[in-house]
Amino acid sequence: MSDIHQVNDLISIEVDGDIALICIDNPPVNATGQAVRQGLYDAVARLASEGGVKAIAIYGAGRTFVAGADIKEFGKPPQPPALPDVYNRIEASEIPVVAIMHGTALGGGFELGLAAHARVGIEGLRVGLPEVALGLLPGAGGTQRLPRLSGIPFALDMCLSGRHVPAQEALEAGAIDRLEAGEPRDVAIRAAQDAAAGTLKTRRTCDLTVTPDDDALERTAEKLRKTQALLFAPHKIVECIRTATKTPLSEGLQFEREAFMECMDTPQRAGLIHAFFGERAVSNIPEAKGEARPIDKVGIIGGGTMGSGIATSCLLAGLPVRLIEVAQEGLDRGVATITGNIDGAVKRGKLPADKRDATLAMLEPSLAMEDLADVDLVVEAVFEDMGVKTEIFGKLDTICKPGAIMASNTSYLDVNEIAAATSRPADVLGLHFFSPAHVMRLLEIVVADKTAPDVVATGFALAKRLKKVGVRAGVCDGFIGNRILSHYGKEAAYLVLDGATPQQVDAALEGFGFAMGPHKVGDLAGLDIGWATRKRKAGTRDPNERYSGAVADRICEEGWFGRKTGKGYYIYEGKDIRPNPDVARIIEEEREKAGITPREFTDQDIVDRYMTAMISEAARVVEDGIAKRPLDVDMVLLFGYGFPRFRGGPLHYADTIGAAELVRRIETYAKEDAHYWQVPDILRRMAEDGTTFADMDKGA
Ligand code: 3H9
Repeated sequence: MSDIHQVNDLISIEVDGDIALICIDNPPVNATGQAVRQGLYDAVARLASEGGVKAIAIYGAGRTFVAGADIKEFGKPPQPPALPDVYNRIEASEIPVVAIMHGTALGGGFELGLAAHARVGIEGLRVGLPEVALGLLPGAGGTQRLPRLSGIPFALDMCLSGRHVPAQEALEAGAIDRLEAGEPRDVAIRAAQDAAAGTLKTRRTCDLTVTPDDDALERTAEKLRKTQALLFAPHKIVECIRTATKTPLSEGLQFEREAFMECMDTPQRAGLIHAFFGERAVSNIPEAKGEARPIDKVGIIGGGTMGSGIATSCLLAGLPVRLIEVAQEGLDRGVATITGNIDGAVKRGKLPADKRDATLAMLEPSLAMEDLADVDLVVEAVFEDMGVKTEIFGKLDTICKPGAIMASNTSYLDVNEIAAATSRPADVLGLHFFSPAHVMRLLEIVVADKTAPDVVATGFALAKRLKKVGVRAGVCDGFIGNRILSHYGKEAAYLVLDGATPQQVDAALEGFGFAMGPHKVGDLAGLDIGWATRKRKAGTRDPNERYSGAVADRICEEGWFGRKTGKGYYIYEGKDIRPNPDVARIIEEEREKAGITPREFTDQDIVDRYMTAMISEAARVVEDGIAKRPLDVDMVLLFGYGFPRFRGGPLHYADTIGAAELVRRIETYAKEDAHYWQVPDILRRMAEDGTTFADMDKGA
């Protein structure tokens, strides 16, 4: 080829005889920011006006085709040309345009393909319309053009699931026309030549009609009303696709545009985009970027639920594991749990069935701690007892090879004290996994005073390898997540003591977006865990603190630990869950004992108090430097505690309320309990300066 014209910094045209290539080069993912949009528009217009070209192929430079609109532009004033206008211009082109897609063609990227006159995928391609995960809908023609190409059920699935569809499936559905092997530019040359010669069929998507499928639309709408009642975008997506069946493309596009702008204006969009960038920003700290130590073999001490889950997670990531237990029975149980977990992963499609045996073969159970001599990382996952842990770390110190990293999966205990039990505290850190550890994505990387920088970097590298979201946390009781949980958990208990029922608290918070209310979570996790913690801490409890455990203690004294015993706050019989009537009696008795006259709380009161409690402690966690940035707290709550993703996290949510209002609320609540409700200094300062947690994230 010859003749390369740079349309602008990101878009170039290459012309050879009667074909032309347009290359998009906007690393890392060729997002369609303003310059890409303008460049594409100008390139197509220029080729049209110059004449002589019979076919155009558009391809992307680098590792992927276009990953969509530039998400960083969302929420800012729009800069013309709008993406739909660019794609309409491409579709209207008299010269046939072929899209050559490799890597991932997502959102606006896939929509570019849909607006072209033919779509060629390169092997390994995945296409997707993931806008729904950002609180949006495909806003550059996706909801209108995809149903025309692939029919309504496939379009509904792609737009609502946001999943990345493998090329072969897209080909079979009619969403792409051809699948080829090769480098994008080479494939582009061939495709343009074929289009010019008429051996690659080209046509305008707008000229196709949609096969109606009112049943599929109605069924989907009905299901969404039940399962995604709190979300905005999914319902709008169905409306857009419904419109596609009834109107010409231009009207459908207009409808889609308006619906897209409505989505753009919702707080859900802001929350979900905060989550998108937050998930990536947690590892965007200097400590995470340093050189990591190589990890080729992991030792895990303890074959209980946590240890087995961590072992499963490592095995699924291809890391050999040596599992240590003290007695054969415990070891057998651990191996059985891991085997069950791996079988579950096969069933859920997370592990190909033919890899099952090889994956399990990487597990070496042992009763001898000495067998940890050759591992690169040990994760201790025994029960929460400082004496036991320090003894184990003392032993590890004598067994582990130089440079091995020693980690504790403690959820509350002082990692400095654990590290001090060894002669090499620089090699010690906390790796706090969440149960079930092979499913939950959060990993708190707890950095103790003497933890070496490359040990921290290794923690982040491990999180990435295990496909987890690693968040740096400092040492304190409960680190980021459990420290905050301990605080807002008390508020749930106070609400019940003061007049709400556990079911009302759960329902109000589920209405806010939590998958489960705190009492259901307690029943699921096991009420005995909190009971043991309260007993352990009884001696050090602040006498000024109002005791929150009275009801839960009584429930535990009955031997009701939640789901595992069939009874807790609720009674569990098969799929049937109903409130435990004895709990109502216990609550009444405890209120009487404490001289409380129960009062009414609205669902809004419940949400406000619970969320204000959570935000207060979250703010203190930032203030104390336990979390480096507000976004770190947000990601911990999102990935480890079931916080509704569409609300972005507690501190993102706090910004939507504003510091001044939060201070006002805390001061009002403090009239009842000045010990529990204290205004964090950081929040007071923010209220005075009018600043936000988002400002802090930006400044960090
Ligand atoms: C849309 O298209 C709307 C339209 O329908 C209508 C418009 C009118 N924009 O994830 P990675 C950054 S909505 C800006 O680590 P990977 C990302 O932050 C969009 N930046 O790599 C990161 O930056 P940094 C629909 C973006 O290989 C870097 O690129 N599209 C965008 O693991 C690398 O990303 C989506 O929702 C973007 N669109 O995964 C796709 N995408 O290095 C979102 C990425 O500074 N993207 N960045 O941290 C993805 O799913 C993944 O990034 C992808 C690559 C699979 C592409």
